[in-house]
Order: sequence, then structure tokens, then C-alpha cells
Amino acid sequence: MAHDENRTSYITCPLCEATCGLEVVTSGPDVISIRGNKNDVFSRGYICPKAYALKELHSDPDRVRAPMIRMGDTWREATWDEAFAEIERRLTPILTEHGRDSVAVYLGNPTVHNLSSQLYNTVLLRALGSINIYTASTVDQMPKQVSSGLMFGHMLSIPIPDVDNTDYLLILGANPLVSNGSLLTAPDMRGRLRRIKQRGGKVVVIDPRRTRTAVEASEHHFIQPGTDPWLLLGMVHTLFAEGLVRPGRLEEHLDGLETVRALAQEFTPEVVAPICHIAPEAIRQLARDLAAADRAAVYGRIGTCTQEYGTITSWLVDVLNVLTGNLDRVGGALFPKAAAGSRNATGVPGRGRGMRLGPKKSRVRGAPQVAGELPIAVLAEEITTPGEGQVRALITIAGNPALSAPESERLDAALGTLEFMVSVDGYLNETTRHANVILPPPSALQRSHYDLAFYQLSARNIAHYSRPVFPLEPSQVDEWVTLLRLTGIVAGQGAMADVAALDDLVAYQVVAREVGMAGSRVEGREVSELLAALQPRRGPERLLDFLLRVGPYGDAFGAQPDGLTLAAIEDNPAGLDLGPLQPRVPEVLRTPSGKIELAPELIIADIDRLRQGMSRAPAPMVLVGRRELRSNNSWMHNMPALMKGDDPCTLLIHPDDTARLGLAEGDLARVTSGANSVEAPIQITPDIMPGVVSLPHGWGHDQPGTRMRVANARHGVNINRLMSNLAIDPLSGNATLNAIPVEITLARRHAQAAAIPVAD
Ligand SMILES: Nc1nc2c(c(=O)[nH]1)N[C@H]1C(S)=C(S)[C@@H](COP(=O)(O)OP(=O)(O)OC[C@H]3O[C@@H](n4cnc5c(=O)[nH]c(N)nc54)[C@H](O)[C@@H]3O)O[C@H]1N2
Ligand SMILES: Nc1nc2c(c(=O)[nH]1)N[C@H]1C(S)=C(S)[C@@H](COP(=O)(O)OP(=O)(O)OC[C@H]3O[C@@H](n4cnc5c(=O)[nH]c(N)nc54)[C@H](O)[C@@H]3O)O[C@H]1N2
Ligand code: SF4
Ligand SMILES: [Mo]
Repeated sequence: MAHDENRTSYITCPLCEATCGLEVVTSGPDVISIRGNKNDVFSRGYICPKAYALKELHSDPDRVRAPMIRMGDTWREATWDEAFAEIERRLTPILTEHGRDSVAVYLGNPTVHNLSSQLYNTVLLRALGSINIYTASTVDQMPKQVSSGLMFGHMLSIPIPDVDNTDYLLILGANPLVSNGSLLTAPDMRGRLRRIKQRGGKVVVIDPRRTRTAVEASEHHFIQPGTDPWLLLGMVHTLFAEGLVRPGRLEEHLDGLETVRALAQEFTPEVVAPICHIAPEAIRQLARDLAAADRAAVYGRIGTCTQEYGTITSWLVDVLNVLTGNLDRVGGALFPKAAAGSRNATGVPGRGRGMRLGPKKSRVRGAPQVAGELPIAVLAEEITTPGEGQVRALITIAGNPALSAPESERLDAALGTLEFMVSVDGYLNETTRHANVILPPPSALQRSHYDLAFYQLSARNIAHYSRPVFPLEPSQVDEWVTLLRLTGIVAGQGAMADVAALDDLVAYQVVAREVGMAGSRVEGREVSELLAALQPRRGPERLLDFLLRVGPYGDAFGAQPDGLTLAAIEDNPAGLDLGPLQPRVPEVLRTPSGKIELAPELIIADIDRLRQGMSRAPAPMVLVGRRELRSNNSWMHNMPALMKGDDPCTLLIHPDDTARLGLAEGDLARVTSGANSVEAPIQITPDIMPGVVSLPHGWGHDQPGTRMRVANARHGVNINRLMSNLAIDPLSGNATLNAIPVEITLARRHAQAAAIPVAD
């Protein structure tokens, strides 16, 4: 390749759910510039500061580039064959002597932003056959997946607010101007929210903090953290009491309306107001405004999921959407129809098996298994509690649970006791320092990309495929190859298993499953015929081509000759716009009844717990989390471009509270919960509710044995030390990470304040 000529690549940014289109200019091995792609059909040139950090991520001297094997306290670089031989040598006896469950897997957030792991992680998990599967979903959106699964029949049938057409958007526990949206793929949320207001609509934010989103909104209400279910029940009550329930065309597709009516009876605005700290009249007005808007949507995100009643709250969000007739209506909350991989767009329309909880439970505490995984909150005890089925080895893929999981100090310590650990990760960080072998993925600019997950959660139907910007170095391997080599080892084929043959087998199984599925667009077709049509593709591209072709827009291998294929989008730098979201009920439903289950039994049964919570005395001070624009969970803190500016890891606190506690700006506060304590500098702001403090998550990069020089210099503290593993939402297993009772005390006066000379 000529090094002096500039080359331009158009890719989708893989760093968050917004899926922005990027224009990356390179010269040889160097990135010259990264800008928003103005022609991108969805993002139209919008990007955030993280996009540019892809350049620094690519060239970060601290990033792991070759497999590493740990020898005591030191690491040595190894060849891939050596690394896999070591894994086979250490992992196989554990599997043989202690069984499949003795090996756990943790999948982190970036696996969902990665085509290789989206397609090949399940292959590894199936080959392993362990109950001990953990992901970041149980510190994130699992409650929404459970409520959606129970209501609509599939865990990824999540209603997405139609932000581009709505007149009224009620946002709870989300800050999309900073997070760039979650379970809501829509680049440039600031622009989209502004346009709601420009067309005469309203944006209302419910958050214990006046966030950037709240400032941009038409209306903001503080809420006592963890009490959203009461607010939402008060709104449901009002809708029934004032005759505002109008499900419209949904009525014939609904089960459970009367149950909800009866249940909401006791939750009058007067009853719930003292709990959520929103006045009864304001609660009524919220319900009336929602009902009065022509087209409205209620949207809840991480603040509503990572709380004690996460599943109930997530359910109530969609109960409100249904009761006001906004579910499945243009301008309301709609189900996307993704081009590939969407389980609610394949098979027999309108009916299905529904969502299955369990059937297993965690060994030590009997916590629920959901969608084939256990809550991350139980991993520490599964590692440290002896007995049959004890976790002895762990494979982490793109995750940093030593920081991101609750009661992190305990999990961190537990990781140190494992007999063997493998991490597929590009950094030597708080988690991977415990590994015995680290297997690095290529940089984000060296892999192809397609957002299999997020186009299923997108405010518009989009398909965009990105080729790698840079080729792999001869010493590098694609992440899917790494995952298949791990599969070979856990499947008993050894370190030198034939990756090409395994990949052929995966493709065969994917195709065979689809042709055997009732209602599939290729039902009953010959597997060999379809496999031949996918030639000569291999790896993720073969599977992606297949998923696109059998998907709702696909060519179905000739049945619809002008339909979608990978070839049709792989040279389309702007991405393909498949149009706005459209109503899909009843076709989208996969419940056994073929109806929307408005009052799922499991959720209704959990309301008793909510009733019990009402009599509990409120904590005088509670902690909530937050996200920062220039951060990405616990990583990307080693990018100098993102780490400029003020210290992001501060404790936000209201001036009334600092006055009461005798604390001043910059003082080091000690934050003590039932689990642990941490120290963080105080940042006083009227933008947080009195009685609430906020710390960002993902910090605490002061652990020995890591290799992240920039992050180490600005380490911050880890909020998850304060969490308790015992606090989980019983239905989803999701950890409670918000509304944590804490005590705030002075640890140390601000250095400057102390240095002021005393006048004599
Ligand atoms: N208190 C509190 N805790 C929280 C949250 C909160 O709001 N409050 N949020 C939770 C949420 S929503 C999430 S999603 C989790 C995130 O928690 P995790 O998923 O456990 O952690 P991340 O910080 O996303 O870590 C990502 C890891 O993936 C690696 N990585 C990046 N790209 C790739 C890749 O392409 N391949 C591979 N193999 N590795 C890669 C990085 O080096 C890093 O080690 O944190 C949760 N923790
Ligand atoms: N820049 C940046 N972007 C990110 C990430 C990042 O770390 N940095 N992480 C990505 C990931 S993995 C995810 S899951 C998404 C999350 O995306 P969002 O859900 O938008 O996440 P946050 O910005 O943490 O916003 C959560 C809000 O909930 C509020 N809150 C806390 N407790 C409660 C409560 O009890 N009730 C109510 N109503 N509100 C409450 C908090 O004050 C906060 O403003 O962001 C993604 N995007
Ligand atoms: S908003 Fe998300 S997808 Fe868009 S540029 Fe920033 S990190 Fe990338
Ligand atoms: Mo997340």
C-alpha cells in the first residue's frame, strides 16, 4: 500500500449505541482525521468526542497487541499457539475434574458492539455448557428485557420512542445528551429533542439530577431515587380515575387491562407523592399531559433499571404507553424491524413461546437464571464458596467486572483466587491483571462492523456495514478466530482445532436451524444450496450475509430477487435507510397468547414487595450514578484526548447538604455505605436534589499491576465498592446501583483551604 496517499473509509462508530457514521482519513498506517460522515443516512455528520479517540485507541502504546502469559507477577508476550496451548493445558483438567459449571464466562458491554462476538460468543457458550454465564446485562438493562419478554414475548421486543415524530416525550432515568442514548439508537439526541420542541411538543425529564438532558427539556422534576414505580403507578391511577385510558386499536390485542386497573386503585397521587417527592398535582398533570398529547412516548433507561424495583418500573413505562394508546403508534413507542438477527421478525408472526425465566438457579444463593445467564452479583460467591459446582476458572470477554460489578472489591479479591483465568481484552486493567492469559482483539479500526444488536433498538430502520479501516498485522488474528479457538479447547478438540472447519460447522448449524424453523422465509430449503450461495464468504461476513438474506428485507435466496444481501450494503458508505418505524402489533408479538400481556403474573406477584417498601423509613442521604461525555464505562480512560479538563470523578452534592454537613467545595468526602467506603472530592451544585449525591461509575484505576498510564494518573474512585451483592431485583437478577443509602463525612479539607495562612 502506498503510504503517501490519503484514503477515506466510511465506518460506523462501534463505541456506543448511537451508531454514528464516521469518515476516517488515513495515510498508510496513520489516522489523519476522524469526522462525522455528513452523508450518513442516520447521523448526518453528528459525532461526539469519543469518535476521535478511536485514533488514540488505535495507537495507544499501552494497548495489548500480542497474547500475554502471566508468570507470577510478570507477563511475557507469547505466540498465539503458545497462548492457546497454555489455555488447553490449564483449562482442560479443570473441566475434566470439576465439570462444565466450574468454568464461568463473563461477557462485557463491548461484546454487543462487536460483530465477531455477537456471532461467535454463543458458539463458545454452547460448547462450554456451563450454568455460570454472566454478562453486563445484569448491571444494565435486564429488567427491561424481562418486562418486554413477559409483555411482548421476546426479550428484544423493546418499544423504542419514536423521537422523530413524537409530540411528548417523558424521559425517566436517562441522560441521552451525555450517554447518546441507550435502548434508543438515535444519533444526535440534542437535535432530535430540540426538534420535538420546535414542532410544539414537550420533553419532560424525571431525574434526581438536573442533567444536560433536563436542561434541554421543557420540564424537569426531581424524583427521590428508586421511587419511579410509585410515580408511574400514581400516573396509572390518574389515567383510570379520570377516564383517560384509551388503548385504541390495541384493545383487541390486550390481556390484563382490568388487573392493572384494580392494582392501581390504591396508588393515588396522595399516597405516592410523599414517597417519590413529586406533588400529587404534578403527578396528575404528568398523566393528563401524557394522555392529552396526540403522539407521546414514555422512555425509561438505566436509572429505572438499576434500582430495587427495576422490572416493575420497566413494565410500568410500557403500561403507560399502552394505556394512552401510544404503544405501536407513529410518534409513540414502536418496535423496530431490523434487517438482520431480529427474532421478532422471523418465524411465525404473532405468536410464540414467550419468554422463559429460569429454569435453573445459582448454586449458592438460588438467584434466578434469566435468558441463560446468572446475575453478575452472584459471581463472587460462586467463586469463593467451596463445594460441587464451584467456579474455578473464568473467561472474560470485553469486560471489566472488577470495576463495573457491584461490591467490586469483593469480586476483585475473588478473581485473585481463581485457579485459571483467560481474558479476551486489549488492556491490562483491573480485571485482566488477574488473568493467566490475555488474548488481544484487533483495534476497533481493524475489524468489520455491523450493529446486529442496536439496529434492533433503533429509532429508524437502518443497515450499515463497515469494512475494516486497516488490515490486520501478520501477528494479529480476528476476534472471531480467537473465540473459535477457545471453543475448540472447551469442546475438547484442543488448542490446534481446525478453525475453518469449526466455522463451517457454525455456518451449517445457523443455516440448518433457520430452514427448520416454521415460518422462516427459507423454511424447508436445502442447507447445502444456501451454504453454496454464501460462498466464498467466511467468518462473520458469511453469517451476516445469511442473516440479512433471511431477514425481513432479505432476498430470501432468490425468493425476492431485489431483496437485501450483504453485497448490497457493503459498498454503501452512507448506510441504507430502511425507513421510519411502523406499527407492528400483532405481527411482532411472540407471546403464547398472541396478545400483549399487560399484567404478567410474575410482575403482579412482585407488587407485594413494592407495598412492603412503602413502609420503610427513607434514607436521609442516597447515592446515584452518572455518566460523563468523555468516558465509556470503565474504559477509554487511557485516551489523552478524553482525559483533558476537570476531574470527572467528583461527588455532586447540593449546597443545603454541604451547609448541613459542614463541607466545602473541593473537600475530600468519605462516602460510606453498608458495604464499604470511598473518598471523593466534593463538587457543590444546585443541580442535584437535596439528600442525593452522585458519583460516576467506571473509575478506580489505582490498582497495582495494570498497564494504563494515562488512566492511572487520573484514577478516581470506584463507586461499585459501595454496592452490595445482596441488592438485586428478584425477577431480573439485576443489581441495584442507584438509591444506595450512604453517609457523607469529611475525610480531608481541601488542600488549598488548609493552606490559607491564618491572619494574626
Ligand atoms: N455503579 C454503576 N455501575 C455500573 C453502571 C452504572 O451505571 N453504575 N453501568 C453498568 C453498565 S450499563 C454497563 S454496560 C457495565 C459495563 O461493564 P463492563 O462491560 O464489565 O465493562 P466496560 O467498562 O464496558 O469494559 C469494557 C472492556 O472491554 C474491553 N474492550 C473494548 N473493546 C473491545 C473489543 O473490541 N474486544 C474485546 N475483546 N475487548 C474490548 C476494554 O478494554 C475493557 O476492558 O457497567 C455497569 N456498571
Ligand atoms: N459518554 C458515555 N456514554 C455512554 C456510556 C458512558 O459510560 N459514557 N455508557 C453507555 C452504556 S453501557 C449505557 S447502558 C448507557 C446508559 O445511558 P443512560 O441511561 O442515558 O445513562 P446515564 O447517563 O447514566 O443516565 C442515568 C440517569 O438516571 C438518573 N437516575 C439515577 N437514579 C435514578 C432513579 O432512581 N430514578 C430516576 N428517574 N433517575 C435516576 C441519573 O441521575 C442519571 O441522570 O450509556 C451509554 N453511553
Ligand atoms: S455518539 Fe457514540 S457512536 Fe456517535 S461518535 Fe460518539 S461514541 Fe461514537
Ligand atoms: Mo450499559
